[in-house]
This record gives sequence, C-alpha cells and structure tokens, in this order.
Amino acid sequence: MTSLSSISEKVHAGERITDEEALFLFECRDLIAVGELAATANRRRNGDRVFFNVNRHINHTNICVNRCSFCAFYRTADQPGAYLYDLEEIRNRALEAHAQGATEIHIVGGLHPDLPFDFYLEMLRTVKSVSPELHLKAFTAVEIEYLSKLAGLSVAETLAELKGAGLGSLPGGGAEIFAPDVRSRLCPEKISGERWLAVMEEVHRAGLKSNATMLFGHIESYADRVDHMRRLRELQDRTGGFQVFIPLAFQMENNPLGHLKRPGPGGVDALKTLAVGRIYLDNFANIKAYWVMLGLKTAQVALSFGVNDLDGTVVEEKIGHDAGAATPQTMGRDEIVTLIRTAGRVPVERDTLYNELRVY
Ligand code: V47
Repeated sequence: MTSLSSISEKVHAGERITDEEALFLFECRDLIAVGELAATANRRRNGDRVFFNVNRHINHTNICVNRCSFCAFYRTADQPGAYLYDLEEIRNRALEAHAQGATEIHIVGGLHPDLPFDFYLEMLRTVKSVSPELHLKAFTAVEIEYLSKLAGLSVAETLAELKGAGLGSLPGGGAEIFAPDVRSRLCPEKISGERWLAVMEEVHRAGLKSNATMLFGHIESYADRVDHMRRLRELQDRTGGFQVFIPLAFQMENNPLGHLKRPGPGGVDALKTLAVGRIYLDNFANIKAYWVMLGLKTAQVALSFGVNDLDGTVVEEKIGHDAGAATPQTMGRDEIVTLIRTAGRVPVERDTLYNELRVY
C-alpha cells in the first residue's frame, strides 16, 4: 500500500515514483515531509547550489487571436491597451539589457493576426545584432505552430529558419494543463496538449533545448497535474530536451477564470507542487520557482522544497503583472544573490543552457 514511508524509501534509493504515489503526495497533509523528500532528491542532484540568470523579457505584442480564460495580457487589435513594438523599440530594449549585463532575452508575444513571418525573423536578427553573445530564448510551442502555419512551412523547416535568424532555445509557456476536459475550458482555441508535446518533440529533435511549464491553482485537479507531469516525464525520457520544469501559480485579476476561481493557489499548494515536481520528474535536472508569480518570500522558501532555480532579473514582466502579480517588475542581480544566500544556499549565475558563469 502507498504510504509516505514507502515513497520515502524509493526517493532515498533514487527510484522513480508512480502516478499514484505522486497523487498521494499531493493529497498528503504533511507539507514538511513532502518538502524534505523533495529537498533530498534535489540535494543529490544539485547540492547547495541555486541557479539564477540575468535576463530580460520582451513581449513584442499583446495582440492575440486566442482568448484564453486565464489570460489578462491579450487584447484584440482595436481594444484599448493593444500594442505592437516596432523593431526599433525591440532593439532599444535589447541594448538596455545588454548594457545591464543580460545574457538572455526571453521573447514571447500574442498570436498576432497579421504580422508576416519575416517580422519574427527580423526581430531575432535585430536582437542578435546588438550582441551575438545574447541568447535568444523565444517563442512557445504554441507560437511555433502558429508561425509554421503562417510561413507555410513544416515545424522542422520553421525551426530551421528561426535558428538561422538566431533562435537559441524555447521557453516553456503555453503548456497550461494538458488534460483535454480542463484545457477546453482554459484555452479552447489553443493547440491541444498532444500538439504542444509533439511540437516540443520536434524542437528537441532539431537540437534545441526547451523549458516546460504547468499553470496550476485554478480548475484543475491533482490528478490533472499528475497527468500533465506524466506526459512531460514520458517525453523527457525520449528526448532529454527539457531543461527545467516551471509550475506557474495562477494569478486571478483581470481575467474571466479568476472571477470564477478564487482564491487561487496559496503558499502551501505552491510549495507542494514544486516539491512533487522535483520528486516525480526524476529526469528533469532543474525545478524553477518563478518568483514573479510566486512572490519573493515563497520563492525563497521553495529553495527548501526541491527548487534549484529562481529564474532571473526579468526587468519588464507583463503576463503575470497584468493578472495582478504583486511582485516587483524586476530584481537586481544583488537582490537575487542575497535571497539565495540568506536561504543558506550558494548562488550560481548560469546562462540559458545551464552552463555555470559565476559562483557567488
Ligand atoms: O503560457 C498566463 C502563463 C505563461 C497567467 O520558460 C499565467 O523560462 C499565471 O511560460 N496567471 C507564459 N500564469 C510565461 C511562461 C514563462 C515565464 C517565465 C519563464 C519561462 C521559461 C516561461 O504564463 C503562459 C501561461 O501559462 N499565464 N496568464 C495568469 N493569469
């Protein structure tokens, strides 16, 4: 029979846990015990080291043809607040980021109804022309599928074009919750969970790394979360292309789902989700606490719940903040280092591909 001690034995032996065991951990009332197991699994892999990077987000447009019920960021072209940056505005942001020591530009945006494929290639080339050293982590699997349709190319051909223009890796957005009954209520127009995974498989086969997210704390059940992680674990077994798992805590303001589903995920749920992610996803090297959505204090505490990555400086965050995130827009390198140090851990600045740049 499943028990905390039978799961503990497996974790200490470095064995994989089952879906039922992951569900048991989600339902377990002993948060500290689950956290300790996650910390054990993390310590074995990463010791005391905690990664962060110096990055900047650029969201080139919020105009989107999809209407996801959890999203406060999107606008239709004629709505107040709709925007589209031109290449000059994008270049200025990249210049600023480079001057501030950024190693990564994270680019995602809405599915704009009428930009040509060339715009996306030009955008990548523009950022890359600021410095060839900048790593471009750009476009979710959802955007890749959209761009391939726009370009009239296969996903593999689309990726090859984007790679040629400077694409370095992919962020993990658009995964939401894969289970079809939940997904159809969250984002009926978005590509299916199966398609998200199939695009990511092609991304990995093209030699690009990517991240993986899960949007939690809304209408999904624990079983839906385990189902989501199972699909990620299976794909990771095949490709090894995911660098990190990032559970995203649902923010409730200015979106229809938030009005339906309050109060949203609390600190206990967030810590447990990160911890179960660490224990269940034994083939993921890194688990990220995205401080923007979690809050700084929860993100810091998460370092004792299996987390070894705090994301980065971010600088200009719109998706979470439009939906009510109460965190600052940016954190300085020194602030992140202090957050990690005062948790008793060793801050390590990384690049996007998890190469170590500097130990603090
Ligand atoms: O796919 C949208 C989520 C994602 C809300 O790969 C929301 O390193 C919470 O994926 N509440 C985009 N979340 C952000 C993302 C990301 C962020 C940071 C790092 C990385 C990475 C990826 O944001 C979307 C969606 O799941 N999102 N609305 C909301 N109301």
